[in-house]
This record gives sequence, structure tokens and C-alpha cells, in this order.
Amino acid sequence: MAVFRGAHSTPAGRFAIVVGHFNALICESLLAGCRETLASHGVPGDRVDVAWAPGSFEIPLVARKFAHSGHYAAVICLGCVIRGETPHFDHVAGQAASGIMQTSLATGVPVIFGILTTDTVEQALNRAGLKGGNKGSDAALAAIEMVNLLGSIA
Ligand code: INI
Repeated sequence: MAVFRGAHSTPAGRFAIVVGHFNALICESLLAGCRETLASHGVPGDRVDVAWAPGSFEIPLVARKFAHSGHYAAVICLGCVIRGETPHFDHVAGQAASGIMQTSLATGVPVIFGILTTDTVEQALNRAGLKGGNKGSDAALAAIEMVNLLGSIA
């Protein structure tokens, strides 16, 4: 029996980050956490490309372009959708999640869901580093784990 488990060791390849600029301050914190965690795991800035999308709804299309290019080991999606701020929360959050999953399955490239979906700004701030945890950092770790896991299975 073989057991495959992705390590958090330095992965090969380039990484793309797609970040929404809606709720920009929170997204900047997610991006900083993501870049720091990539760097601390041996992925320097010159192996990372970043694209800014208008909002979370547009993130999957940009992620798809990166994933289709064949130039990236993983694509990390970062954004922030706050329920209290929009009556179409469910549409934006749901379509972002669904588009990210479709992109990953269609391309075979790990596309990581690092989009905060919260009820309040306070919850979003807490998950963007204010209280310690940073979902951008978690997303970077998930990307590293997936790249190493898929590499070990292949
Ligand atoms: N986009 C977000 O990323 N977060 C939000 O909270 C948000 N709100 O509140 O509406 C949001 N809307 C914009 C959306 O992602 C698209 O950019 C827009 O609908 C244009 O297609």
C-alpha cells in the first residue's frame, strides 16, 4: 500500500496569485501573508506572479488563464466577500468557489480557494492576520502541499 501525502518542503515551479481588489485592504493582507509563506518555504518572489482582478467574481477567469498557460505549478486565488456588504453575496461567493473548482479540475493544476467569505468586516480582518491566522498564508501552504502531493503521485 502506498500512502501519498504532500509535504511542506520547497516545491518546484512557478506560482501565480490572483487577488481581488474589492475590499482591497483585507486582500492586501491576504497577499502579504501568502507571499511571506511562499518565501519562507523556499519560493522566492521571482518565482511568483500576481494579477489583480476587479472582484472575487472575476477571479476564476484570470486563474483559468494562468492555469491553462502551462507555466505554473499552482494558482492561488485570494479575495474577500462580506455578506453584510452585498445582497448578492451568495452569487459572488458561490460563483467564485465554483469557478475555482472547475478551473482546477479542467486543467489539472491546483487552484487554491483563498477567498474569505464572512458575515462581517471584523471577521474578515481577523482571518486576514489581525488575530494571528491569515487565510492567504493558509492558501500558500495548501498550494505547496498540493504541488508536492501531485508530484509524488505522478
Ligand atoms: N466582490 C468581492 O470580491 N467582494 C465583495 O464583498 C463584493 N461585494 O460586496 O459586492 C464583490 N463584488 C464585486 C464582484 O466581485 C464583481 O467584481 C462585480 O460584480 C463585477 O462583475
